Amino acid sequence: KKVRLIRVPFWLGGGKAGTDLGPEYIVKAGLMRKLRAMDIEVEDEIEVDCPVQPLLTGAPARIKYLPEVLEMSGLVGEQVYRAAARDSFPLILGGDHSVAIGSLAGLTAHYENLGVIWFDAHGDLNTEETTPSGNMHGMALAIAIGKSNFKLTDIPGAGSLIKKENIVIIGARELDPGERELIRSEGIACFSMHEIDRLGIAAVIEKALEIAGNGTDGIHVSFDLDCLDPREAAGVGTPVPGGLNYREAHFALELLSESKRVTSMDIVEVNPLLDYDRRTATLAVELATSLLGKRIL
Ligand code: DIR
Ligand code: MN
Ligand code: MN
Ligand code: MN
Repeated sequence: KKVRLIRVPFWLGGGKAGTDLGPEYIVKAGLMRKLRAMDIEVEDEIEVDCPVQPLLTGAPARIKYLPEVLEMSGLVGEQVYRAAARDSFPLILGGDHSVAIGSLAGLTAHYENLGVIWFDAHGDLNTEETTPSGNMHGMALAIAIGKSNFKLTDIPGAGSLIKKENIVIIGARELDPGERELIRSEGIACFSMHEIDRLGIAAVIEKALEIAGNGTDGIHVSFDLDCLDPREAAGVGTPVPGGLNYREAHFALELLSESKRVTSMDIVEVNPLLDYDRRTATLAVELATSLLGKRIL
């Protein structure tokens, strides 16, 4: 198996500095060594040259750093497309979750119908109208399915929008009113912590694969570390209590690996500046290896 590592040191979509250090810390936590030990060939390692915080001129925009997110997404999309086109597994290291907009732009250029499994404490389904923060990481999925004014297809090189029928949110426990409304009105599959408690993570993953795999030629896993409980992953910008525990997260990714359907992955929202017990980047490495086929026996 070949992997193309794409580092995206970007924080402007999350509104909190620190996630730009995510890729560096994840690599420092031993990602390359662990992948090589699994006989995975890391074809190459690319760092996207991300736009930085612009000087403030005039009143701040309500939607923060839209031009920068647009530029970053185009650059990320180019690299992700290149990897997918040569049948290398794109592993994208964020960065805040707006990085996924770039991943999806690149992936939709290669895959005709892409399924998306979105691990997150949040819905990331806000629009320009409903966002309480103006941070674009909270809008990434709405952008992907075309429910916001700014759409995935506005990114140069992107393919088509993601079909709402092929997306699944797993681990949600903090939804804004507009997100809850959109989930209801669009019938978006959302397995909140309540459903995970009720059904168990194995059944949830089985259903997620049916939804994201139905008529699709690829499945992207977008993994926001804040889907985990803050006791496991403290180093994230917007921690919410009551998340996935260590084994649930690993088991979920092991099951996805066993399905052999997953074709790409983002690991986002690792913020080393907030990671007081210094475990989050290490956890991110371990979770990536589970998705890429690491087995206990
Ligand atoms: C919140 C936070 N719903 C927002 N979203 C986050 O700003 O739209 N998503 N942190 O991962
Ligand atoms: Mn291909
Ligand atoms: Mn997110
Ligand atoms: Mn989140």
